[in-house]
Amino acid sequence: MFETLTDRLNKVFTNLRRHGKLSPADVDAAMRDVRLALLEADVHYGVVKTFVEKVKERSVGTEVSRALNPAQQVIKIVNEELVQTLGEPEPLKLTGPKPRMIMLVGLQGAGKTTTAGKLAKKLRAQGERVLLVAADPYRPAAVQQLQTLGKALNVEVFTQENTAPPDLAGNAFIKAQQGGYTVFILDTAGRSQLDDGMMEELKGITNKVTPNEVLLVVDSMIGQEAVNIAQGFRDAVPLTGLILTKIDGDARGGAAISIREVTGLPIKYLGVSEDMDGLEIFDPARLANRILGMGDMIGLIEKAESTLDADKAAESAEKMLSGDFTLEDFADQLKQVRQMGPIGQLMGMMPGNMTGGMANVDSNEAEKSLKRIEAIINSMTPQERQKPRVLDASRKRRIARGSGTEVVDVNRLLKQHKDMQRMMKRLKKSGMRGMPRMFG
Ligand SMILES: Nc1nc2c(ncn2[C@@H]2O[C@H](COP(=O)(O)OP(=O)(O)OP(=O)(O)O)[C@@H](O)[C@H]2O)c(=O)[nH]1
Ligand SMILES: [Mg+2]
Repeated sequence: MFETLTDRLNKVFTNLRRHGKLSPADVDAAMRDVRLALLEADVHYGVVKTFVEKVKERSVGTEVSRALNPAQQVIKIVNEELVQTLGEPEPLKLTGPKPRMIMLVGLQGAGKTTTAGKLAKKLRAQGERVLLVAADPYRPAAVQQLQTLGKALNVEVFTQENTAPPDLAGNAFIKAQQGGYTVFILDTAGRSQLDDGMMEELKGITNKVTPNEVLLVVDSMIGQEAVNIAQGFRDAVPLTGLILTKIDGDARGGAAISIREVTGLPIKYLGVSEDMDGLEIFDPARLANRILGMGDMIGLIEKAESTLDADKAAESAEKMLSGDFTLEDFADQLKQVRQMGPIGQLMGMMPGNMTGGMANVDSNEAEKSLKRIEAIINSMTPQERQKPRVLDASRKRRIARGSGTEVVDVNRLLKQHKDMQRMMKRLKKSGMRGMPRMFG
């Protein structure tokens, strides 16, 4: 699927220059394919429309980066917007007095009961005392299913025959409170269709007890219907989040983006297997990849971009070597380094053979010393920066005062610079072919 989208986009862009800005016409052409890809992933058409508008707005006039071709550039924007639309994962909000309540709602077969078991297992591993509640007294088989899960997990299951679910929920609360449980999970009844009776029942429960979380469990195969379902449930109960199940199946997960866009609710977990361990914290980047069916495309794009950074580094290395590497150059280099982000992050980006000795560097200290060096160089006159030889004791004292440092700091910097200069000279002599590799 990714191949089709990329291939399509590549065709659209064959006539576009590799460098330059994306024009409205280019983008329009590309958006037809983006729209198709999203519809094929079962994203709701209304949601696709808004989404494509957003991507279009961002794409027109975008500079095509040196590292990417236009098709990749558009895919990158689509992916970024998708990740943003999918939103950050949010942990369960289990705060306030105990016992806390998690209520699972959703259509029949969505995976509520299975998810209740998975959640119970997860929460117990986090040290919670969990009670499972079968709030589906009409179907003995449903109660039995939860009881079987409870037995396997060694988690107690509460249920009451011939009790209306709101009352049952109230009684479950009392049971949890008296039993010293910290959390109880209410597994409610599903219906094959959204019907008023079902919604009234859910409303009745939330009128009786106040859940900390009301999670809508959705089968990721649901496709276009996702929007109606989410709206139906949202109108009845105060939903707090989403769980998307059966993401391990064939579905591309387009439902996720539809529901998320329509409800604005955070996606909390993904169901990834029938197994009780098959509940994962939602990862927007991974799901975006899946929805677009792009496999490792994004990884490739990121790699291409980091290669571009290596190009830039090589360029500035060349520049550095072409001159005398004055203190001015030194300051420039430092500024560039600092602009690239905290030095700690930068070290993480260094190739393996360079990180060995650096892994233990305290990035705060390194950051501070960079700032100090910058301040010292800034306190020098242009002439001093060009010819550090002129720096006598009184000038050094002045510079130290001006930069809030000591004369020893100034001396240390001058020595570092001299060492650097010497290294540059040596590099220049040996030819700088090895240089780009050192940076990339
Ligand atoms: N592969 C896979 N199967 C799942 C997942 N979640 C649930 N299932 C399966 O989906 C089917 C229905 O799951 P249930 O948990 O019984 O669904 P439910 O929402 O409780 O259904 P009702 O109680 O009838 O409304 C079962 O066969 C589960 O094993 C998942 O994440 N992956
Ligand atoms: Mg069930």
